[in-house]
Amino acid sequence: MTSGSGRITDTKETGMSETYSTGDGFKVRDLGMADQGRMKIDWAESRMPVMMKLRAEHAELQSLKGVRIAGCLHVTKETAVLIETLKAAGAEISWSGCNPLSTQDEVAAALAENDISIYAWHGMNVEEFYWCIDRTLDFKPMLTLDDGADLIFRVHNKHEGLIEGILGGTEETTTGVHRLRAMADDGALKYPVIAVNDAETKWDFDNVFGTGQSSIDGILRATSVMLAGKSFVVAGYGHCGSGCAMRADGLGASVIATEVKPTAALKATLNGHRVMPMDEAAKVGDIFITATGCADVIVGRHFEVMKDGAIVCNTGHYDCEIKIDDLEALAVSKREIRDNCEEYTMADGRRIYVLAQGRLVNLAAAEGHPSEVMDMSFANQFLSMVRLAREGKDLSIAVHDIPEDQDQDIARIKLHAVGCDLDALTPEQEVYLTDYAAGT
Ligand code: RBV
Repeated sequence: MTSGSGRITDTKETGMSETYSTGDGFKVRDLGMADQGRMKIDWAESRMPVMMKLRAEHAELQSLKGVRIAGCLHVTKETAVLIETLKAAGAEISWSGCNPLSTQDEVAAALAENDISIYAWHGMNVEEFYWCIDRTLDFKPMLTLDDGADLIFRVHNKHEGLIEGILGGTEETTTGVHRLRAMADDGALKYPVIAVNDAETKWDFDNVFGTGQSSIDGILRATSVMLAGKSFVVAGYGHCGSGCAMRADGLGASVIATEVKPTAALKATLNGHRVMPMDEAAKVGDIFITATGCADVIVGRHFEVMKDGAIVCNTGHYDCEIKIDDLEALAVSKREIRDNCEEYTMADGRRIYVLAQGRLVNLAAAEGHPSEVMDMSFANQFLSMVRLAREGKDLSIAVHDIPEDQDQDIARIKLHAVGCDLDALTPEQEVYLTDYAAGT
């Protein structure tokens, strides 16, 4: 596929001239970055023991032989390990990124160099984003793999003709699962989907520890500020928000949580955080991160009362949590002061900093979650693809959960890889656990 590739110059609506490497089955930023990308993928592989075990097993079994998979998920070194594992199991792949700012161009180049059909580059616009998704549908996939549900939504709305040939799909993230459950409730979903996000080995690790570490990583790369002593406002104390709060707390920040759900807010207070409405938090916060999965969390009236120097970012899937249009309307000037850090100056001289244009700060300003945690999320993705290839046509058209034994198997392999052993129940303990008559 890479033979006959050439560098083209494309003029986008911005009028700026940009270069790409393109050829049969791919469009990436620059194939010349492939060696650099390959080293990143090698690095990720060395930290993803569950994936490497699955790769060895399924390369032998060829469990996805001839299965065409279209994927739409952040093009990172970890995703490359997933893609190459699917390929090793016999699948044909076509891939696009699921966010305009999350593609690691060197990784995309390495995948194209390895004859994988891929359409992804960092900094694309929305029109290009959907163009890339459409290209991955050209080969009429039998399975779809989503992060945020944009691909499956595109199939349902623009390519209905493909639905008949699709066995099923998977969804990686909370926001996507919400969208798909709403679709299923409306009777609009047309093929079975597995909610990878809802596996315990996904949400309890990726969403909490992955988001916690990578979001702080993104904030630090974009700002290099000291977190100790800062008021760190986390909007949304769900799995992702509580992970961010835990890590900011560990670095000496004073965490404030904002919530709409009483139990989540209560949990935040017992973890030692203050809870208050955003209208109050806006006045005292130094750093704000949104992790709600909802729109319009930080809006104009909040920017109006923020302190000089306030830093605002988002780690939710979509960029609608911070209303940047409101800030644009209030600001008198704006400049990019560092990579992924825009300074807005208000009429009264206050400066507010927005990271990564309000898009996922962990993937846009850093490298996304660490390989170690994506190992488990992507093991769930991989095994769900195998399950759908085998049983998709027999599954009901609904959003399905990951089987419990899959969760425990993945956790067991991971534990062994990090050198931990478990206890086992004795026969007497097994009996005790099912004996409801035993009491005081
Ligand atoms: N995510 N992927 C990465 N390094 O490839 N990092 C984060 C990576 C996924 C994560 O599983 C989350 O559910 C989703 O991105 C949000 O879009």
